[in-house]
Amino acid sequence: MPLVLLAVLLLLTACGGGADLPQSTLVPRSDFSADLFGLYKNVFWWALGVFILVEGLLLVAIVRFRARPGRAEPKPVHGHTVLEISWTLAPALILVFIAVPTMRTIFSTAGHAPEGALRVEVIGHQWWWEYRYPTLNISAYNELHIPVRTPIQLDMTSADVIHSFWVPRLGGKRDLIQGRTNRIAFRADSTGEYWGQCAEFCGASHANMRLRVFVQSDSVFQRWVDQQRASPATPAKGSPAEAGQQVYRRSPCIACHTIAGLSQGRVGPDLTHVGSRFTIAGALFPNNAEILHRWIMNAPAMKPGALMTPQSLSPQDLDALIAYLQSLK
Ligand code: HEC
Ligand SMILES: [Cu+2]
Repeated sequence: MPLVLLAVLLLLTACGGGADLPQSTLVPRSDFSADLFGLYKNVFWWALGVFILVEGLLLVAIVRFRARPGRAEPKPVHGHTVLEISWTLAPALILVFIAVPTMRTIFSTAGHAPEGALRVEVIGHQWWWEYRYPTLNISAYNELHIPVRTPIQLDMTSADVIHSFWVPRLGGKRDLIQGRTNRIAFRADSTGEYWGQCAEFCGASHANMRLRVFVQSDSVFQRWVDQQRASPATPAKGSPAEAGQQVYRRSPCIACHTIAGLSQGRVGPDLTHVGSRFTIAGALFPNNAEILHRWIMNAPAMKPGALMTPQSLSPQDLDALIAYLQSLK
């Protein structure tokens, strides 16, 4: 049985690859997460050394000094000055060897980005993420897009309760607190899609407050920025999307959502470019017609506590509305 357990353990730890462990801190892809991983390995080797030494001595003591018939009482070591000084000093030294790199890592990951970093304001909401790019004049929701090998500075706060931003492969977690700004700075070193989630209990759908980070080459990132900056195409006359736009205009959606030029709601994510997202609702569901159907009819049934009220629309209106949302690239 222990052998089977060991085999399973080895198997589990062997597949430290990428896509199958999207939230592993052991596959770092930024300077921030590499610093953390380096410290982790450092402490791990010290702990392993201590473990082998202590358990080794324990085994020696058990075997060599066990009680045998006719054996004299062992001599106590109490008052052995050299022994006592050395087993006080050795752990103190080990703690220094752990403390110095720990302090260094705390300072190097404190969130100070170099001059010229791309600044993104991150705002946590129950239960979705808002990202504003003040220098680019765009914003994004749940899915953060950043250019690869560029220093990034995240200035983070909350619109309501405390949340915590955590994308394990890109760095450590940090709290988002209303009325305060906490910072994370990092440079992602490879393109790809990274998963994260809220790491501070924030209510009914805390576990459903996921996020994605798309680390992109400069040209792909620039194309995305241009797309987010442009206003989506006006639906063609007589198209389902145009009918859907009319449905949107006269539905309660406008009280909670923004679509540039149509409505200015701030309760839920901005929908101006909702059709360009891969996921919705805290990166929880793929963004497709079937999901949008169910979501609009009854969001809290899909995501407990979701602050979007169930909507009642005729099937025709709903189909048109979804065609419109999907056209908002
Ligand atoms: C009472 C306010 C409210 C109303 C009314 C409302 N919504 Fe929402 N909506 C929200 C909130 C809040 C969220 C975010 C929920 C979450 O992810 O936890 C949301 C999320 C969404 C999303 C997902 C967006 C994303 O990128 O994650 C879509 C799409 C959406 N709403 C469409 C609509 C449509 C269409 C209507 C009208 C038929 C509507 N909503 C009416 C509050 C509202
Ligand atoms: Cu949260």
